[in-house]
Amino acid sequence: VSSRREPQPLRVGIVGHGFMGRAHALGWSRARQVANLPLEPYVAVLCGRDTEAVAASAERLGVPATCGDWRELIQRDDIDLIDICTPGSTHGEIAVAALEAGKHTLCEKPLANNMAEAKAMASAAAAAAEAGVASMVGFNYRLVPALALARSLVSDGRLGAIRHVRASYLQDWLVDPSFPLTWRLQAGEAGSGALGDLGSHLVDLAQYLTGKPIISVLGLTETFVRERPLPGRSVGLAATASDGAITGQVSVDDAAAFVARFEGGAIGTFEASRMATGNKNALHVELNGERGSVVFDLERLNELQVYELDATGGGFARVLATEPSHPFLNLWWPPGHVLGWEHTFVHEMVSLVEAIAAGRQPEPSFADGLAVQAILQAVGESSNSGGWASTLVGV
Ligand code: SOE
Repeated sequence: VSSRREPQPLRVGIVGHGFMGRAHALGWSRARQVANLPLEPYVAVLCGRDTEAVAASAERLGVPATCGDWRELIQRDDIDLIDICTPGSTHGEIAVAALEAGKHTLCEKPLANNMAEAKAMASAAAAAAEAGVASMVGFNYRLVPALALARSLVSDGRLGAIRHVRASYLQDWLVDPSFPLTWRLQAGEAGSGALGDLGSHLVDLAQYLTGKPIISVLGLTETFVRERPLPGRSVGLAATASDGAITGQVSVDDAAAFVARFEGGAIGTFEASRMATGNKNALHVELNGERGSVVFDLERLNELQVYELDATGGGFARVLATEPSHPFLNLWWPPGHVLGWEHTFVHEMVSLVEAIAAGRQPEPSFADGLAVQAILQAVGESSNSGGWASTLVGV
């Protein structure tokens, strides 16, 4: 007979079972397996509109039950946490309803598709926090050990005041003009394109790493391929179809670029693209401070290049962020046994569960998500007007 007290369960319902639903389901099960958590999370229900597809996903992921309607999921009293992995257009409605029903809520990034939704979500989160209900937005790159290490080098003052932020997130999956018009290319569902999907990560990371908000931006966005085949049809086949349109208009950006001013004087350059031929998922962040610099490259996720004027003299040193003392490495393997992209979701779930158990609000918060949204909006405004836009407008 063991005298150890069993942790209470934390029953999770995931809404959405595409790419992110899978990543989160794996994150939840690994979190329970690797961390000695004060609450024991498990995914109890997977929710999606396509009953057959959601059942198949649930079986593969080992989730015991499914549900076809998120509203029902939120009403269930055997669910403690709602994990939102759907397109951006549904985030606001689901998150506000979940928080009002007293469910802890994790929401994929970007928080919302527009400022009105993001504001409603941030105020629902603030009200729910009063009642001890947690909310978190899934900017998973904060949970990369090397980037969390970069954050602590900045906050410990090792790099001095930051002067430059240089950040890019480059993919190339839209280079082929026959790639179909999926939801990610439609403003009604996705809000924006590369700007919201990839630029949101850059903006959140820049503000997290420097600890300073972006106060104004000058940006531009571009859509290089404006018309694409509707999903499920090749142009050749669809040309013979009898039911009308075979292509549709792309209503989001393929690429965005902007420069930014930070509070405290730093300047930043940002680029997000789905048209950067040859780049698959290339996230690059560099900070230059008065006493040192850090460089991170997602394709070398375990490494942080560090330059400290006093310590490294003539060049950058490669730090392998796999020591037990490095962020999140207490969960994993001996030094040098490297981690990958999916570990960011495990760390996200571990941080969230620990915050809930301790009665703290986790980070990144919905307020952080709203701050990112304000900057995305300002980049859009700047691209339309051709002038600088303040990120504080409308917050
Ligand atoms: C697709 O562009 C995508 O999966 C993003 O939605 C993720 O946030 C990013 O991490 C990788 O690319």
